[in-house]
Amino acid sequence: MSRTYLMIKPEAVESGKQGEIIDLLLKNRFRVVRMKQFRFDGPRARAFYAVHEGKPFFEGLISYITSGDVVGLELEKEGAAVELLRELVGATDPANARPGTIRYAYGTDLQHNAVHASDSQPNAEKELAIVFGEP
Ligand code: 3AN
Repeated sequence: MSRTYLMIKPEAVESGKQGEIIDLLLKNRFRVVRMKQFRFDGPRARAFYAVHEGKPFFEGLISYITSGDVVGLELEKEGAAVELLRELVGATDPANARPGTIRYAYGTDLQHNAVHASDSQPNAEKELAIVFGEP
């Protein structure tokens, strides 16, 4: 059993897609360990997306992710949870996401791509700590 982090982004929360997205996770045998709806403040958003600091889209990403509520989920799954969730989430740009993926079904564009999923185990641990406030 391993764990990872998924976050439903503001536009998907605003349009009420959280239930359908969580249902898809459950049908793919992810277990919800913790779940929290919250809104990022600036410093926490910058810590969360620190790997993207300095990139041209960074400031836009911060203002977008702080624009409304998100839903953060700690997920557990048999096997490699990080990789299996990335597969279910699909390509960063919904235009390139395959049918059956979350971003194909719920994403709009590169910024409004419905969800964030951790891209490695160390990043999952870091993100879970930021969101759920572990030491
Ligand atoms: P992923 O979310 O698939 O891991 P990353 O880590 O490359 O993708 O990007 C993090 C987030 O930053 C993306 N989910 C997306 O919202 C945003 N992003 C990435 N690249 C761009 C871009 N070129 N323009 C606007 N936003 C971007």
